[in-house]
Amino acid sequence: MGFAKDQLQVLHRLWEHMLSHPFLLGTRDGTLPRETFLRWMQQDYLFVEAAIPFFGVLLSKAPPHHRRPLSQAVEALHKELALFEERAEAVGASLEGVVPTFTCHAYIQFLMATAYQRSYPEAYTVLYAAEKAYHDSWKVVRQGLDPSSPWMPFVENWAGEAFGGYVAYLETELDLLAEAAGPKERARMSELFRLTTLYEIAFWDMALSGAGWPGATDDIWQVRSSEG
Ligand code: MP5
Repeated sequence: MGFAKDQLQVLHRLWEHMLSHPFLLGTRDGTLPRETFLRWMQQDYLFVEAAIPFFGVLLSKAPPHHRRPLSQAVEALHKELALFEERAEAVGASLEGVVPTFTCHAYIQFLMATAYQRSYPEAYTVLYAAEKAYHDSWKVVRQGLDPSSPWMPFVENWAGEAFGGYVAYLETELDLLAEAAGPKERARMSELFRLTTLYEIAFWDMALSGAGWPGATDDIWQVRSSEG
């Protein structure tokens, strides 16, 4: 078995916990309040924006044969941002002036820290785990979401065939990177896989609960300077 499948097996309880998150089931069943979904949209828009520099740092460390696929993924992220903007407009919501919650901020810092400080195979593990998490999560939503739901384009984006093909490609490449890595590096990759899964769960949880910043009320943490 390759590294990726092996990790998914080791983490299966955590992974299943993620896939049965009330945010996903509520979106699928149409019972999730609209404000809750909008909160996810606003925070994930910030996450996708931040994923672009994450890919930029990955690119600087990537072997030449990974450069084109990573560049294409950056292009896909720009399309994704446009999808968020289009959906926000369609439902009369705004993505402007949103401040990251603690969880969103922490996850973005984690992405950037791994990209800058860790080896390419380690950072690639985070990339794979995050993309695989979204593919699997949105496949859960697809099983039962009303086809006329305004959230359907998100399902099509991450649960669709094109994204599935991209995740399968990442898996093959991750397995090769892990094969070439020594046991210590593989152990670090494994730990990053676990941490990324935990961040994914935390992100759904933040969207569902509306948790902002520990110790600060919404009226305080959401205010930022107009120059920010
Ligand atoms: C992804 C995402 C998928 N948009 N948000 C989170 C919290 N995790 C994973 O990444 P991408 O780059 O949008 O495909």
